[in-house]
Amino acid sequence: MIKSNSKIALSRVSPCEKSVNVVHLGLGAFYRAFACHYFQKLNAIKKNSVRIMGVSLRTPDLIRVLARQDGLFTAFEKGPSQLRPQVLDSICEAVFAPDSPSYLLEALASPTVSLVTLTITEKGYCLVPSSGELDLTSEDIIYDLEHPKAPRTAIAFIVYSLNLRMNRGLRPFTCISCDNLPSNGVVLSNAVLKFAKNIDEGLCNWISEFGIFPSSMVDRIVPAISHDDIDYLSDFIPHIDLAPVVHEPYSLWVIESAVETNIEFNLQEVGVKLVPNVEDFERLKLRCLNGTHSALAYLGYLAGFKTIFEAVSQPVFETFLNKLWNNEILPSVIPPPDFETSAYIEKLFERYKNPNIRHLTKQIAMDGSQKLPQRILGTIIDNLNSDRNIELLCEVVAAWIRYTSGKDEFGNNFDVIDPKTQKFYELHKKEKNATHLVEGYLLLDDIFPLALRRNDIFRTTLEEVLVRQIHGGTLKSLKEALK
Ligand code: CS2
Repeated sequence: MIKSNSKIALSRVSPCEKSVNVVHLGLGAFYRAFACHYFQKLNAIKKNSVRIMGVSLRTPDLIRVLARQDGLFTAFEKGPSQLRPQVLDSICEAVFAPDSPSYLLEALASPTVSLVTLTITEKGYCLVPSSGELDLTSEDIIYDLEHPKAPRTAIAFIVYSLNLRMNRGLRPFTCISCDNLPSNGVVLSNAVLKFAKNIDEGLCNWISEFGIFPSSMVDRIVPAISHDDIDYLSDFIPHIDLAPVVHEPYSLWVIESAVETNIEFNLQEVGVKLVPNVEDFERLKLRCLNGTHSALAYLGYLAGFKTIFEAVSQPVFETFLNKLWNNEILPSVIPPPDFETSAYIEKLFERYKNPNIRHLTKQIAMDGSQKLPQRILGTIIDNLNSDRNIELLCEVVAAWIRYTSGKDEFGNNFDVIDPKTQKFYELHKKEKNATHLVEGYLLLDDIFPLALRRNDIFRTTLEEVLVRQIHGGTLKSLKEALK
């Protein structure tokens, strides 16, 4: 163990010499624990080849800390039996956008910037979740259309800076979404084009002709870190770091090969997989991993399990997961060529069982209205179309409905973090029985696509499962479903 009295704060030995060439929008733990590792490796091959400006659009705290640490932070790899700290230094500058939006717009318009990456979470794209289209009625989008010099959203920063680039005769930067959305490149480019069209048709045409928005699939489990974790981890490093991250050993980044055009570094050299089409990877990962994550989050939380590890340590959840994967999820996905799905599922379970990753069910449960369509509802639609079972998937939807009441099954209240929280509370206040609750929720057309709202099998299965959960509790309902 390292004695704390001799410690100094993390700082750079030599400053970042050249100006930044990557701007990352939505800096948080995930990007630092994931993408920064790949960039670290690129810099180990060729010094200073990636120089990132990390931007937070909403909260200043991390940015302030990182600025004091010259962009440096420690990434702790937590395996089932080992802890490996590594200081990462590819972030050269940390910026809080509201401090100086014009500075950020200029940075994005700079000729040295060739790549913009995003982890802004599902809701950061301001989409209608059921259709994946930019929501022109969103408050932030309305605000941003009126404030070209000081916007709030990532979409607007991208569009206004591309406008500057077009007017200056520069090429657009390549833009990679690293969020868990299907066809995230297409979703991002559609949102950007729709916003641009509302500003200037010529700009929209220019982006559509020259813009590059490769889709990508990102995979690494990165739990949020608490102050207690920071204290605990500080014993394992020789410096003071107030912005460490923790992550599992596993990591996979698959990007559409179009990414190669325009950027000056070779991502394949450091283990990024470049493929002509990412969709199969995305769908597999979103449904198998994120889908079961959300399942464990709602069902697990309601049944009193605080972490994914705690939940999967219960035999009933282990059986539930295996059946959910094999009977209701895997038949709905086409694996990428040469991909072993059974090994993938086995590995996934092993990752969930890592006792050193304290991944809170409450963290994953956040923003369900934005996550459910691509994680669970799309699978239900496919299963209904092919006459497959949907009962276990309905267990997840029913648990989500109960979760959004803000009360667990022991009567404890908790905050529901979701853009639609108020709506959910109203529905629960008004509708007390399962039939009315299901009716009320199915009217939410921004979450439930028409194909589900009108489907009797879905409605009745969901209702039956919800009744079972309300009367017998989560575990009893699962056991019933698994008989
Ligand atoms: C999780 C993801 O918080 C969540 O919603 O499902 O962050 C998940 O851990 C990552 O996508 C794993 O790659």
